[in-house]
Amino acid sequence: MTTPNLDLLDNLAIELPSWAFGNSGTRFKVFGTPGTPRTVHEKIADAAKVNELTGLAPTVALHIPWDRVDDYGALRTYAQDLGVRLGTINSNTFQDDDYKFGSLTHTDKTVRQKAIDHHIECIEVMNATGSRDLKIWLADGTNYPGQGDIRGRQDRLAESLATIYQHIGDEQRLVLEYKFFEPATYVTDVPDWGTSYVHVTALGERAMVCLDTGHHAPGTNIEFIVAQLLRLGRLGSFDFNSRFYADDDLIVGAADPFQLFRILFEVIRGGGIDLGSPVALMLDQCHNVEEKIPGQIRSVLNVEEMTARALLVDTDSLAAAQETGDVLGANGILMDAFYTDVRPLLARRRAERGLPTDPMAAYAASGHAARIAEQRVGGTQSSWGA
Ligand code: PSV
Ligand code: MN
Ligand code: MN
Repeated sequence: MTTPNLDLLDNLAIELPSWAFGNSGTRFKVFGTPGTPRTVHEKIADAAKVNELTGLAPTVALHIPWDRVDDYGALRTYAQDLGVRLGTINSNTFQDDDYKFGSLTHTDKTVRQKAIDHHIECIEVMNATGSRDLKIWLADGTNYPGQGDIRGRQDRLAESLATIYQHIGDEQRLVLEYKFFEPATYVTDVPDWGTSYVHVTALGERAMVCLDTGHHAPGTNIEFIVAQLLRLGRLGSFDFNSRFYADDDLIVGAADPFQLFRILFEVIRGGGIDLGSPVALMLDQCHNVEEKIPGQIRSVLNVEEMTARALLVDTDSLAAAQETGDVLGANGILMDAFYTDVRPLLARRRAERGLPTDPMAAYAASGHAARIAEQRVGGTQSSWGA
């Protein structure tokens, strides 16, 4: 049996989305939580708290315009002082009346230019924050057959992306996220990994695909997509979350830990957590009814736990079983790793690194939630969308 190399866990870095700390909900109700951040500074402070307790979340992603400030250099320093860095900059072309019929795909050149300019603004933000990745998720699409010219929309999208890409710096990347439906219900202009792949390869080396685990039809084999994109060298980032039905944005690993294990097994297989890997692991979640800071702590721990289990797979024995056609043997090797309880081992690792052995319990005992609830009165609590 090969000795599992759990040292790779040292490379694990999970980016937190600023919007996970804001209030969010369904179209029925957004429930407020005491202590919810009122500013981007408070969102970053919450992300830093998650990192302090887990040692797993050194960067925080921002969303423009939700996290717009006057001085991004100062925000960068603020984050650094709290022990975290500013990460991916997410653009937003889905909350403006002008984009009712599309943004980068719109038939009207002035609307397309407005959307392009927004992305150029995001790149300027990246220059100031030191961020590497511009993440583009488009809500563009149509609801009815005939509403738009499918081919023409693709052509305009390609042209708009090419214009944006010209502004991407040598050390920066454009990451294109796909989603099979919602808000559009008939055609989504970047519905699947193939479409994203087609566009990013046309752009150049520094354009990659973002895989959001909640953006596929039920039953899709996501680990296959992971393996393929890694094989092609175009898996730029993950947006991790879990789902029961649609794009539920639930805590990663909550709905289906076995799927997360299978995904992470392919990530490891493809070198995705090797030092210098191009794969950024990010969360894209909302905490509608649960507390947000512990929700994020639980999320990063779930990713760590399933990564550890995936690292336990005896890959030599697995390869041997695969080559000899030992179907049940091969399956058993994978399942043995999946069923291994790595929690005591991870608790020991944390203790060795001066971290709380149980970050969830440490947060609960710290009184931090009550403190921020008391401090953060007045102002407007932030939410997904503001
Ligand atoms: C909408 O589905 C979405 O969740 C996308 O996944 C983006 O990554 C995120 O919002 C923020 O723009
Ligand atoms: Mn996403
Ligand atoms: Mn989503």
